[in-house]
Amino acid sequence: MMMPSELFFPRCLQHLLVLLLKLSLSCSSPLKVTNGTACTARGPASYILVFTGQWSPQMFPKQYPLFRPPAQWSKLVAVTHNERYRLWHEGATASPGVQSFAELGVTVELVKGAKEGRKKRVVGSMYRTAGIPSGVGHSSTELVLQPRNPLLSLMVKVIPSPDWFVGADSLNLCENGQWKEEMTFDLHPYDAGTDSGFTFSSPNFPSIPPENITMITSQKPNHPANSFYYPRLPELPPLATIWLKKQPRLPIRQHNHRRRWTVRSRCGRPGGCVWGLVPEKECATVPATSC
Ligand SMILES: [Ca+2]
Repeated sequence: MMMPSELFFPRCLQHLLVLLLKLSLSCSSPLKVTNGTACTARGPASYILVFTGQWSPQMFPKQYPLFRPPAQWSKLVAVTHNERYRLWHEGATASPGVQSFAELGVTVELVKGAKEGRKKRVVGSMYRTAGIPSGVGHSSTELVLQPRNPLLSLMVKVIPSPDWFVGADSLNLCENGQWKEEMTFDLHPYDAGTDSGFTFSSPNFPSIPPENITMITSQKPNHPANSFYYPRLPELPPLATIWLKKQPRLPIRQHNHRRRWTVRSRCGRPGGCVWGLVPEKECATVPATSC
């Protein structure tokens, strides 16, 4: 038979264990949220995103597509999300959505994937812009980012090409609890790994099995037939850039707000033109000079 004092300690220990367990459970929830990409900003942020194609025959003379079709850009697809979603990732195989977009410029599967991500609360929103009918030009859209989805990924297909695109993977627009004010990001070509064509106008040539998504450089693929093979260049110049600028206020109604802005060139500087966002009411007075 156990003495009362012997019974007392085990019970105490039991209470202590229960208490420790409760404490660890109550602490575990906030820890799950506070990971590497959690954003502690107090509210959402609105950004203007401007995509600028810099695919010119002067910068990329080799096999520059002039006809059927001439060099151009597909619509831009952008997704806001958290760290549990990836639109695309270098070194991984392409999802069906990335494959159909990189090969054909079709967004159906990408939209489906983003909708599924939204149901799982890993995607915030998806945005699209119109395509650009030339290698040099602009497209723009407005984005709203929520603290729970502070990452931005995007893709634009290089047209014509077998399965090439430019894009950004998981850009974090929130740092130290603050939304970034402005960001410029150079875009380089990537190969989706699903079509083995070497040149802009290669016929359909499926990669079986599919390869991983890789960056195309001036040296890789290491073959003279490749359209971006410039062995004398240490690296390719940027094929495009994106510029993100935080807006002072959130749009009251996004549809109306989008109409208020247009991308135009502001000229008159000694160094040349500066592209920027011009309120529509000023457009009548700003010359639409091409840079
Ligand atoms: Ca390929």
